[in-house]
Amino acid sequence: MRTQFNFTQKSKLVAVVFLLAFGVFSCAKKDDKDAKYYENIKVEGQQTAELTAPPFVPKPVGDRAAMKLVVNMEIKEQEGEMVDGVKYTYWTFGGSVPGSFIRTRVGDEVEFHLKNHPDNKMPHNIDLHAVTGPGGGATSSLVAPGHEKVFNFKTLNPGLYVYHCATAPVGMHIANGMYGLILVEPEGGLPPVDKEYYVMQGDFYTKGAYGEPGNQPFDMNKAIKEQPDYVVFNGSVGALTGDKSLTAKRGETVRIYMGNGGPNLVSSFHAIGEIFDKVHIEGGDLINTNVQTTLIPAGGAAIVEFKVDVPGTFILVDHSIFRAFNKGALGMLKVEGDDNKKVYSGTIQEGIYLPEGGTIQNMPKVNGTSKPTVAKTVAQQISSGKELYGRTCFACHQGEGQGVPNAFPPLAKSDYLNADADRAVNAILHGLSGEITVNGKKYNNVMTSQNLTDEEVADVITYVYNSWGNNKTVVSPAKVKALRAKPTPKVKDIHE
Ligand code: HEC
Ligand SMILES: [Cu+2]
Repeated sequence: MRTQFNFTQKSKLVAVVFLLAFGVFSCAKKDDKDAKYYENIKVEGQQTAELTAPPFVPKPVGDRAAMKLVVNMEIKEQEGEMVDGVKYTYWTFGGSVPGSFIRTRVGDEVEFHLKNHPDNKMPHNIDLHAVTGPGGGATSSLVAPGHEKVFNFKTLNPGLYVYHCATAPVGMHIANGMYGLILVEPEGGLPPVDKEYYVMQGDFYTKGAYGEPGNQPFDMNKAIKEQPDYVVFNGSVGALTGDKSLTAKRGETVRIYMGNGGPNLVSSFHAIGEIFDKVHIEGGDLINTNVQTTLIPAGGAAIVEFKVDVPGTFILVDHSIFRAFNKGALGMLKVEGDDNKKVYSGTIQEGIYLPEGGTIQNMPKVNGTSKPTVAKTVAQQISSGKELYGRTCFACHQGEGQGVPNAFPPLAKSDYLNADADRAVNAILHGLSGEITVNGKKYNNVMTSQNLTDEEVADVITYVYNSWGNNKTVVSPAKVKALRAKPTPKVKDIHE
């Protein structure tokens, strides 16, 4: 009969049953190492935990056994700078925002010493999301200025966890910077990588608007309305740009322990020009691969990993993009090394697209001119430049060249512009990033290279020079062509 098993079918079935049983057995074995297993794991030896300020992290745990780890965390209320000229009184764990990074392994017994510096004005406590227990430690750790509280906990679940102050008003303590990350590594440690960094997003609420100078107090109303003036990485605007950028070399693997202190906003974390090869979603065991943007909840974290295959400056942002370019949620990863044309070529050629079915003419980018042109008069240059300005530059530098305070520098009566025409042309050709000073005000933002022909660059910059009280310089297409032929100035090295 067709339904009867012959011998080989039977033995196949036996094999399947055996494999299933084995699978269940091996899963059960793995399941042994759950919270219960780590609760009972013996600790060997004792150590004082290494704590680090962002963007750095302590040494990996490697394959060490579970141990007793003493954490000495000091709370300090201290003045810092939110952005140039804007002072803010931060409340900190360990003197930095985010607070000191704590690195443990699963099964460790942590003896936590929370010390409230005598110069502080407020009581504080700590809620560690890695803790199994009431308030994550908060109920045992409320500490007045000049006092110390000690409590113990055992790390039962591996993962990346947020800690924060939970003293009323909780939102205010968090909004002032009282958050950080604690990593609980799995047995044997996380796989080794070349570079590890610590970044945390936070939203800040000040009496004055973005950039209003002086010491800015916390604004409870804006916090309740969830309307931050600043959204930043690592506590202030520019904490991860310019000299303070993260660094790596081409070919290295980078791991970022990325947290979000909130108090209110969730972060759409993204690295412009990179793809996260791996993301430990929400800091847990689940690993997603090939991710463009990962969501970091308020009071949550993720571990992102990627290999940097090409050199350049990669911009880290909250992809809720006004936060990045107008409120500070922007950092940089600078990757050094030789070009890798196989992975990224830069613009090789640019075509003229004729929709009516005309032939496609190609022109090399370096050439920069689309067709032979009759020399224009200055008035003609200014009039085409004006039209072009309205299509390209206007969005950032504004209609009258007045710029946007703290974000986009003015072109009207700009001393930076008027001092050096070559530099201005180079900014349009190659982009501009890093700190510059325009009319006494500092800007540290990114202007991408504008993809324009020599003639267009000449026209638009001539228009700018002949408007709004500028010095009436006239720039010819030939001049732009000559500048384009020179190598890209090194400091303006943003990836084009
Ligand atoms: C996407 C926004 C954006 C666009 C579009 C843009 N810029 Fe800029 N521009 C900036 C930023 C940001 C800076 C400052 C960069 C820094 O901080 O290093 C800047 C700086 C400059 C500077 C030097 C500083 C100054 O104020 O004199 C010049 C000149 C300039 N841009 C001209 C132009 C022209 C001309 C165009 C149009 C062809 C243009 N930009 C388009 C954002 C932009
Ligand atoms: Cu507090």
